[in-house]
Amino acid sequence: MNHLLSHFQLTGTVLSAKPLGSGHINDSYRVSMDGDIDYLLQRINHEVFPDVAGMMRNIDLVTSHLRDKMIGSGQRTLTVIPAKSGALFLQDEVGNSWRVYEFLTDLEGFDLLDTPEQAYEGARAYGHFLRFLDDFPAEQIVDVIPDFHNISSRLKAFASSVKADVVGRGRRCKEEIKSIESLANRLTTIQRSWDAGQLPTRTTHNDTKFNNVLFDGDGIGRAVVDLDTVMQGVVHFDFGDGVRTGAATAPEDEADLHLVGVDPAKYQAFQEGYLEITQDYLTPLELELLPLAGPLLAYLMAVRFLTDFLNGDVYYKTAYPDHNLVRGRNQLKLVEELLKLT
Ligand code: GN1
Ligand code: MG
Repeated sequence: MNHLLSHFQLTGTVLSAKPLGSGHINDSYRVSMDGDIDYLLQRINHEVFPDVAGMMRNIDLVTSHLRDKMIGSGQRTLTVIPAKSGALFLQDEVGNSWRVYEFLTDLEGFDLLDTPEQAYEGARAYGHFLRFLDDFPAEQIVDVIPDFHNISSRLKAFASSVKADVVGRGRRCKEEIKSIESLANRLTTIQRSWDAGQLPTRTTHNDTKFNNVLFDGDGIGRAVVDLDTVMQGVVHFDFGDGVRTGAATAPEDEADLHLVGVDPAKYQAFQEGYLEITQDYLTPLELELLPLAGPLLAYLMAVRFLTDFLNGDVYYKTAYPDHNLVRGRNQLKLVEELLKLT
């Protein structure tokens, strides 16, 4: 790892590199230095992100734009540390891609929240992200994962996996397959409205899991991280993933479904914080469809986890054989609970 790090423009001497975080896709390490600045080293999963160059260019463009817009706001963004060659990432001998960010040492993230105030503060940071990118030329962004949040395409992929049943797991999720089919009409509303040109295309984050917003010691949301999936989208993708995770009463892989629910106070607080920053930018239809955003994102996750279960766990990192099934069931329960708020 030291050899790899020696190719990046780091300041100081490397003391250690320790694995970090709970991501399902990339591998992250905190690189501690003898000076003030630490770094975040990441190995990019290039099966999930085949166009690493395009992705890093997206991140470079977006963070440059954000940095300008953020002046005076107290918000912060990621800083890419280029290689000595000037490249935004490096490829090692076995074909893995690596990148380095400055480590945001004084900030921290949370998987589950203790209080509605955290939901409110985190939502404001996500709100700023959307607002600051309002005048960003979205067409400059490459689609790193085409149709990433397109529920209609996800449902097609799911149907093919049900049909192919390559590892014979279909019989283990018959109920779940039925639930997914019965919810399809209602939960494709947002995508259909976007397809029909009724919703504005925005530059969205597309992975606004609550742990992707970092807080300072006073509990203020200061930075939105994990910019890999920044792409064109609709506001519902970001609002939806925020409430899916920020208002949930249990982690997305909790197996005891009695524990899986929504905390209405956290949901309300997230909505209040998000709208405080973004309301003036949103159209009446965007606002009208906002209640369906949480259910849509939980549903998308259920469809994706169950597709991966049926495909034999080829996409997400799993810790045990039924992990994706557990996640899928959990998210379906969450869809039900979120729909009760609509
Ligand atoms: C993945 O790796 P992580 O945790 O940042 C996934 C998201 C899902 C999330 C579910 C590129 O994100 O879409 O919402 O898992 N990212 C990708 O926990 O597929
Ligand atoms: Mg991510």
